[in-house]
Amino acid sequence: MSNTSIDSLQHEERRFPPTASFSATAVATSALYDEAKADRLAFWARQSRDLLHWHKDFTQTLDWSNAPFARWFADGELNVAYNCLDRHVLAGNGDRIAIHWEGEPGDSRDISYAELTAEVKRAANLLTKLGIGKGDRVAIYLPMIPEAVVSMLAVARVGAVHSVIFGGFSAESLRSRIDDASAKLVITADGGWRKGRVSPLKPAVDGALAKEGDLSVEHVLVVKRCDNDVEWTEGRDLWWHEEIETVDAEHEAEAFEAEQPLFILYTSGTTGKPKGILHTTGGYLTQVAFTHKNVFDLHPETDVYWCTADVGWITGHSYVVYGPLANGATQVLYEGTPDTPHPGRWWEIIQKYGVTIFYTAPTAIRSFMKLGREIPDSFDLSSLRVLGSVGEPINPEAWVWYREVIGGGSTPIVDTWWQTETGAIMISALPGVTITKPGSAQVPVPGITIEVLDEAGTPVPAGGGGLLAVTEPWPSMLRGIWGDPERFKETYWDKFAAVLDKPVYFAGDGARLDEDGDIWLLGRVDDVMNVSGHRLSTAEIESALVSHPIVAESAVVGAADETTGQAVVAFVILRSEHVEHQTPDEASALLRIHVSEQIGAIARPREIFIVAELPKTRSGKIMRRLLQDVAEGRAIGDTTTLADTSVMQIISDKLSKG
Ligand code: 6R9
Repeated sequence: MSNTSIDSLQHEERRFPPTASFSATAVATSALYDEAKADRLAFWARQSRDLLHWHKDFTQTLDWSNAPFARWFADGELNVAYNCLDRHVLAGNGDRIAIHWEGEPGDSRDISYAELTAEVKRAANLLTKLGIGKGDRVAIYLPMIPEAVVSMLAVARVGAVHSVIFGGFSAESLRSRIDDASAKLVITADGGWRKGRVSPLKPAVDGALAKEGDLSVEHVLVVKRCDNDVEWTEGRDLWWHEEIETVDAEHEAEAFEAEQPLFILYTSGTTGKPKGILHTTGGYLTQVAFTHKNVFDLHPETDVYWCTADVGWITGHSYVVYGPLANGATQVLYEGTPDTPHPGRWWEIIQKYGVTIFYTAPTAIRSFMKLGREIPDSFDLSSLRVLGSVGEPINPEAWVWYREVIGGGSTPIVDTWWQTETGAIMISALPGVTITKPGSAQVPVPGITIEVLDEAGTPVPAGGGGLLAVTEPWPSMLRGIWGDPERFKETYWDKFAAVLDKPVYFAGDGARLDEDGDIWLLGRVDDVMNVSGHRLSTAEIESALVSHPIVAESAVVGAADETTGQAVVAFVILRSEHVEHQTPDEASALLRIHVSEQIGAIARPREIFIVAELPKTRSGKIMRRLLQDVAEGRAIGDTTTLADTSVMQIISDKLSKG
């Protein structure tokens, strides 16, 4: 076994071919792969012209002469908001619902394309009045309310650049992001509803702007959502509802160059300061529209689409705001948490709106598995016809549960691999086309070239494991890290620069190819463990654990070990119905044997800790780095990006008590 490849342990025999009736009306066909293969650039040029309205057509598809800085459709001109709004109204679809908005306390609003367009026009005029124009940065710190979507589109409409920050990030995180981008305006709310309570937002903005030396922010625009008390800085702070009344209702969308920046989105990564990932307009909108339509089999006249992601995550940018609206889709937007006021809230929303396409994260699926199928079974989910997954590898057992319990045993599942940096989906099955396999993201979408390489840049053979790489530029690729071109090159392009003679993008994920050439994601390369010289991925051992009927969720880390270099240490959440019946010692003994049987003795955990929660980011990713701190008995590192910062304390208290 070579020392740089990742050993592959998982086997999966189940296959789910598309039904003839699904394929008969499917948006995607296998011809897309052929077309893209014949001429990749011509394929993207056609998609772009078919899917978008260009105020001025482009003459060159890709300029890669200054690689790795790409320019797509560079001499074309378009307006992103016009593409997401006005053109649908002009085409006669103004009455179509754009957003079924559902507030956590149960208030709701149906917003048509005509209404959304009207709101964005006013908001654009307000931005202009506040001195925001082309290229200016606007920080958006809002809950999941319609104004979040309106703000993003209004910023895009005037050619400015948004930086959306997760509602609930601390004043400190907010400040560093506002500072890094020198934002002129912050759009926030008094608060938002979370878990049945008002969660204030304005104090964090006040805190972020309180320190000396911040001159970039001129105004704070505040949406009144919860009516909670807020502090007010006269001259700086303005109420959204008052200001919006003072501006004109008409606004004509001006066309901007295709490489005009659209947004900066900060990703934390494991070390160092957050990276401001920069995306531009023409290429980004092309690929999000293409993937949203084909990966989700969107029929905009009849489908009701719901992506549960927060707009503070890239998934919210690409598959709540830009993809669905560019395609004229009808979608659900929900403010709150899945379990408020009861654990069936999501299923109730699907039933209420007749949701047909549902896109969520493995972490949510596993938390529903933990609670048992009785809850979803008590709602009518029969409207669902496509299910999607994003954010982490989805364990085969969770995949099958999702299809059986939520999808009624018949819906295609698309496991979509991509990143903040890639901007849009890169690897996924296409419903109606692909024979799906539980646990594998499977194949690059048409027009995308991906390979699994070893450290020398050589493609691994079928069955092998290595590093996931994108070998040709793609339309929605990041254009850089805000203010730091060197870091951009270093992080993503230096890895293969020494061994390959063309620029190849290093994604930071481990992957393996199975005998059919399908791609399996193995987790971040930084999390790979080395046990007695065997390189083991977190994803496969976690999937083996989750395949045991008592386990709902697990996280695996490598902890220093005197004999084996590193040893596997697992943290496991049991399914609710088993918590009472199993002592932690029994469960852990049982699961150690189970892992040996499933994937081999080399992967058997040295220790298994039964816990009630795992540390997760706001987008639901497990923060293994913190668990490794616990497993190695170190002080716990930076927890500021956790969704719930108390979780680590609870875990380490529990372990120290034995
Ligand atoms: C969209 C998004 C990116 C990282 C990525 C990978 C993991 C995302 C995945 C997946 C396996 C999938 N990831 N989707 N791993 N299967 N379907 O999540 O963006 O928040 O930037 O995270 O998430 O490790 O590198 P982002």
